Formats: sequence, structure tokens, C-alpha cells
Amino acid sequence: MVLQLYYDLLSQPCRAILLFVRTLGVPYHGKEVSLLKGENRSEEFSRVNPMMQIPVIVDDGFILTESVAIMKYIAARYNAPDHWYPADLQTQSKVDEYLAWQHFHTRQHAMRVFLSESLLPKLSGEPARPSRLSSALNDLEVTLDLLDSKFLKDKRFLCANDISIADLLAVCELAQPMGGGRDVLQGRDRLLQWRQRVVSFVGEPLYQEVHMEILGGKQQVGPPHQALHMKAFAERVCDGPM
Ligand SMILES: N[C@@H](CCC(=O)N[C@@H](CS)C(=O)NCC(=O)O)C(=O)O
Repeated sequence: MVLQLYYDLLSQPCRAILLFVRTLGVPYHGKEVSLLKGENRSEEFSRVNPMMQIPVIVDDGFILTESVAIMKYIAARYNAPDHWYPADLQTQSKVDEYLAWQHFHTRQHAMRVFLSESLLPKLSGEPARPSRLSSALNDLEVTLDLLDSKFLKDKRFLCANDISIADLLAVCELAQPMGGGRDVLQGRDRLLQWRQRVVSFVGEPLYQEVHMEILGGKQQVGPPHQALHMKAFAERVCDGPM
């Protein structure tokens, strides 16, 4: 049976995994789980992942959650070219360094910008709270400074001169604020050029296809009872540690 991927295009790590499997040409069967419709809270899905989160893959009965673990599994399972998750200890450790850091930096702060500026106002029917947004933007600026000066530096990609799974995860996280029309890389030439290199590598049409929902800012919010958990998730992310 082909690899099954539970995903929603609204989810950054799901998009990174989709970019990865599509770039590698891995056959897969996508199973959409709409976060805004609360489908991740269904009994059926909770049997796949009791944490009720996406992404999840199922490979012939083997269930795996957590995007970083999934990316590494796919790289090994499908013999991805070495640069995606390099065998060389020090290069691999630089990828791991970014993967460990990104959860509470790139992911956390870019997501807070998107949620506080765009999704939470849609879900709550209340205007964006300026204090939430400015705190998220300030934290994201520090993260982007580090992304540029500590990770990218003068290399072509974040962890080496070749693309790795770290670049896919980072690009997808940084696309999230585009859901509110904000390109957080504007004015940061080195990071803009890096993003373009990543997009060119996977191919512009694939990047656009996977990001069509977020780039269009077209998150359709359904009836309040469906999005209740998503609203709670967004508030948790914006107001405190996850
Ligand atoms: N650490 C997990 C995070 C997964 C996660 O936060 N998924 C979000 C979508 S990006 C989700 O399913 N949220 C719904 C919820 O928590 O109710 C990973 O990297 O895969």
C-alpha cells in the first residue's frame, strides 16, 4: 500500500512534507483533515493520532507523527539524495540543530503573526489585538535576524550549500503570515534570495500549488462550533507556551 499522508494545506509542516514527497516522486495517498472543520477532532482521526494533530503518515500500518520525524523517515525510507538529510555527521548535526531550534522560533513566531493578525480575528469575529501582533512581530524579527546571521550566513541554504529538509520546513513556516497578506522577508535580501533558491529547487508550480490556500489568504471559516478547537489552539499559541 502506498504511503498515506494526513494533511491540511493550512498546516505548515504538512506543506513541507508534501513538497518533500512530491519533489522525491514518492507515491502517496493524501487524506485531507480540515482543521477549520475540526476534522482532526473526529473519533476516526483520533484513532490514527490521539494527539489529534497533523501531519501524520501511515506506511503499511506503521503510524508516525511529528513533522521532523516524518521528514527523516521519508528521507531514509525512500533513499532520498544525501543532501536532504546528510550522512556526514557534522553536516547532519547542522540540520538537526536547525530542526531542534525551529519549533520555538521560526515556527512559533511566524505562526503567532498569522494567527493573531489573520486567523484569530476571522475565528472570533473580533479585530486583531495590536499587542498580540506587535509582540509576535518583534519576536519574529529576532528569529529572522538569527536565521540570517547564524544559520544562512553566506551559504546557499540554511545548513549547507545544498538544500536539506530544514529549508523545506523553514520556507513553509515563513509562508504562513502570507495568509494575512504579510511577507515577513520583505527587505531582507539574503533571506529572499534563499527562499527563491528553495522555491526554484522544488519548482515554482509545485510551491504555488501546495501554498495556494495560504498565499491566497482564503481560509474559509465554517460555523463557529466546527472551528472551536482551532480557535482554542490559536489562542494558546498567541498567548502562551504551547
Ligand atoms: N510538533 C508537531 C506539531 C503539529 C501541529 O501543531 N499541528 C497543527 C497544524 S500545523 C495541528 O494539527 N493543530 C490542531 C490542534 O492542535 O488542535 C509537528 O511538528 O508535527
